[in-house]
Amino acid sequence: MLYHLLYPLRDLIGGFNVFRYISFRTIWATLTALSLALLLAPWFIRKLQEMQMGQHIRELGPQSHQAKAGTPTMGGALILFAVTVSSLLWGDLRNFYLWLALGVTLGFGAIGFADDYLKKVAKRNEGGLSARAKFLLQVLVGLMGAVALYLHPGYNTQLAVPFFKFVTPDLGWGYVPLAVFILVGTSNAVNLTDGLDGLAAGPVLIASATYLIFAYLAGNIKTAAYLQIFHVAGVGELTVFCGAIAGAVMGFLWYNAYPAQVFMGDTGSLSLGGALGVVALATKHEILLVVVGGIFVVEALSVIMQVGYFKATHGRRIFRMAPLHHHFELKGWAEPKVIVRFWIIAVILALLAFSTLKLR
Ligand code: 57M
Repeated sequence: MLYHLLYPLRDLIGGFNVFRYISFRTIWATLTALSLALLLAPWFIRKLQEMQMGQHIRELGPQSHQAKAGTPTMGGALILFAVTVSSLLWGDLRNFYLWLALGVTLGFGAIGFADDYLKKVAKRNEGGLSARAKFLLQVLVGLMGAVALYLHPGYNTQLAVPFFKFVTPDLGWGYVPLAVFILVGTSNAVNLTDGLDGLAAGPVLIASATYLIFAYLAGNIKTAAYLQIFHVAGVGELTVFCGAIAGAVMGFLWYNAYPAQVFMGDTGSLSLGGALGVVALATKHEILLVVVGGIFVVEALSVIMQVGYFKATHGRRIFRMAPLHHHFELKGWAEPKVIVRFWIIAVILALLAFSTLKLR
C-alpha cells in the first residue's frame, strides 16, 4: 500500500523512489511483521488466557509435556495478522502472486482456526475437526490455489529438478494434482513437526528466509538467466511476503522459545506450511522444498513409517514414538537439545538448497 501511496510522489520527494525496490520493501516488511508480533504478543497471550484458549495435553505422550497444560494456543492468529498487515503495507497490491500467497496462507489458517476453536470447545486435544473434514478442506484450499496458479498467464507447468538444469518435464494439467499434494503435504508436515517449543517456528523461519532469496532470484530476469533457473515475472514480490513470514515467525518465536508462553496451534502450523508450499510452487522451486523443508519431510515420514509398521505388525514400533522428535525425547535428550539440533539441521539443509544453484 505504501508503494502505491508514496512511490508516485517520487518527483516531489526524491527519497520516495526507494519504494520501488523489492529489497527495501522486504527489509521493512520483515521489520514491520517482527515488531507487530513482538509488541502485540504480550497482550495477545493475555487475551488467549482470558478466553481460556489453553492447551490440553495428550496423556499418551512424554510425561514432561503434562507441565505444558494450559499454555495458550492459537498464537498462529497473531502470526497471520502480522503477515497480512505487513504484506499489504509493503507489497505491490497489483501483484497476482502476493494475493495468491496470502489467500492460500489464510485459507489454511482458517481450517486451523476452526480446528483449534473446536478443540477449545471440546476441551480435548483430539476434539477438533474430524481428520476427514480437515483433509477435505485442505484439498479444497490446495485445489483453489493450484488452479489459480495453473490458469495464471505466464506461469509454466514445467518442473525444475534440482541438480539437473536440462531436466524440466512439462506436466501440463498434471501440475495441478502435484501442486495440491505439495500444498496439503507441507501444511500437514509442519503441523506434525509442531510438537516441541519452537520446533516448527525455527525451521519455518529458516525455510522462509531461504525462499526469500529464491523468490528474489526467480523474479529478476537477469539473475534468473545468469543462474539458469526459471524466471517467473512478478514472483519477486514474494520476497516481500517471505520477509513478512520470517519477521512474524521471529517475533512469535521470542515467546514460543523454550519454555513456551504460547503455541501457534493449527492456525499457525497449517497456514505456515501452506505458505511455504505456495512460495515453493510460485518460485518454481517445488521439488527443492524436500531439501529446504527437510525437517518437515523427515517428521512426516517418521509418522508414515511408524503408523504403517505399527499396523502391519499389530503393535510393534520403529521409533520409540512418532513424530521423530518424541523418539529423541524418550531417548533422554532434553527438549531444548532436540529443538536446537533440529534448527541446526534446518540451516544445513538451507545451505544445501542454495548449493543447488551452482551444482547443476
Ligand atoms: C499435532 N500437536 C501436538 C499445539 C501446536 C498420526 C499421528 C502421529 C498424529 C500426531 C498428531 O496429531 N500431530 C498433529 C501435534 C500438540 O501441539 C498442539 O498442536 C499444535 C500444532 N498442530 O501448536 O497447539 C502438543 O505438542 C506440544 N507442543 C509443544 N510446544 C509447541 O510449541 O510442546 C506444541 C507446540 C502440545 C504440546 O505438548 O500439546 C501434539 O503432539 O499433540 N500424533 C502425535 O503426534 C502423537 N503420536 C502418536 O500417537 N504416535 C504413535 C504412532 C503409532 C502414531 C506412536 O509413535 O506410538 C503424539 N503426540 C503427543 N504425545 N503429544 C502422542 C504422544
